[in-house]
Amino acid sequence: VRATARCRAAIASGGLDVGLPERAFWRGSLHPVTRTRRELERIFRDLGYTVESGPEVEDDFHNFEALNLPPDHPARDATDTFYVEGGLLLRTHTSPVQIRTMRTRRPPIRMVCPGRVYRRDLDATHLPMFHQLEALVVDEGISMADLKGTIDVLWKRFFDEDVRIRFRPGYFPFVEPGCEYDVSCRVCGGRGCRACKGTGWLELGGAGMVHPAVFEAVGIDAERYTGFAFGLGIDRIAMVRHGIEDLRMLMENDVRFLARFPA
Ligand code: YSA
Repeated sequence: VRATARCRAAIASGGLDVGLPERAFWRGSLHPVTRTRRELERIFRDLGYTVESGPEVEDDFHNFEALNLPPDHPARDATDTFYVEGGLLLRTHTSPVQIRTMRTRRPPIRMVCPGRVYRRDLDATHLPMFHQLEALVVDEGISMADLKGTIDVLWKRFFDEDVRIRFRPGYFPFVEPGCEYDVSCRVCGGRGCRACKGTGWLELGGAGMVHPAVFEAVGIDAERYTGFAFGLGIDRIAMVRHGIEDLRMLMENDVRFLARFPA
């Protein structure tokens, strides 16, 4: 009552505007996967890479054949890949964009392609629709040292200077030699915890030197040019960055979960 009397007095003297109380204001924010993708793109743009895209409905040639996957490779099974009408499929990785880029542009090439990909997977660390980013560099004199240096710079800029990177031999039909790479666990700093299953390392993706058979499929002279490529899972990186326990939560669009990631 006393406050109301004070307000009346203030209005009478022209010193107070009175209106309805404000409505609660909800500020939206970018989805953690979008934010992670944009951050990665910015790092690559700063390094002089172009950002490319390709179709999500692909053909066998771009998704498998030109990438040196033999006709009987298990990734082609209908239990792994979503097929659509007309012999087409939902791309299972962003690697077909390598092929599209190399068929339409001549070296030097330095590009990344982020985008949605699809696989018949579903559990806490696997989604049926997820996001990958692929990097490809083709020029004269590109070596494994360039690949290692680029991956090192990428993760130091994305996480911090203290992050340690580890390379392990790995097999992908479209690269030779091929490898997988890990970063020291962001949760425990490499001492070993639940997130890294006690190993101190988190696997981030695959990489390698472009296989001569791939150069042949796209008409690039493998005697003159060499190149490296690597791929990573953007949802898994967002998971590591934001401490998300279950990838499926990223796709449920539950506002209570998304509100954990304000802008
Ligand atoms: C390898 C070598 C290269 O020279 C270039 C690219 C690559 C990557 C290759 N094309 C590929 O797809 N490898 S992968 O099957 O291991 O997937 C790469 C990353 O995608 C994984 O490290 C993981 O982070 C993520 N991933 C795979 N399946 C997933 C998934 N993320 C969410 N849900 C799934 N179902």
